[in-house]
Amino acid sequence: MEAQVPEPAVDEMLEEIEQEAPLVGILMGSESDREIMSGASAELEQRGIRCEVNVLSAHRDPDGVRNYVLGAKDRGIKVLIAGAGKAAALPGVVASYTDLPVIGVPIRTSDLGGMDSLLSIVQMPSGVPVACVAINGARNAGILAAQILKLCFDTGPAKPATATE
Ligand code: AIR
Repeated sequence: MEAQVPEPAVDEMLEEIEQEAPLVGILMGSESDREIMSGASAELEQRGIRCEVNVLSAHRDPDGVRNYVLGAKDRGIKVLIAGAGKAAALPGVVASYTDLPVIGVPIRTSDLGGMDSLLSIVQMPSGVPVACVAINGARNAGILAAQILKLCFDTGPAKPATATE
């Protein structure tokens, strides 16, 4: 005979899952972007907004990027932040797989000072938008994500923030 789970227990379980699910997905093209991109997670954590952080390269692991983005919405992610340097395809590729808002962070580079990253991210074709912040502007990406989330919820999430990987 199938075990019956009392309804309140199910409700509690669902509530728990919902409360722990991250709302913002932060991606970056390389481990070398992590320090700069921590500006975004720090800003979100300070505001009590749950986020998750993953390193996924549009060029080195395109399938990984695709799989992550296609599953993001169903897992409760509301906004995506993607940082990359050089031929910074990541934010644009992310935006091509989802209708969630995507914020791109151009990472400063040693050869071209980040102009390469900036132009790669900001010059998206019509119909596939990416909101682009300044070179190394990860903090602003976090603030912008928080502002977008504020439109989704009457009040900010009550639970203290956690960044998960
Ligand atoms: N990158 C990684 N895959 C595609 C691109 N454009 C970017 C990373 C990083 C830069 O290349 O986002 O900013 C250098 O990466 P690495 O791993 O060589 O340090």
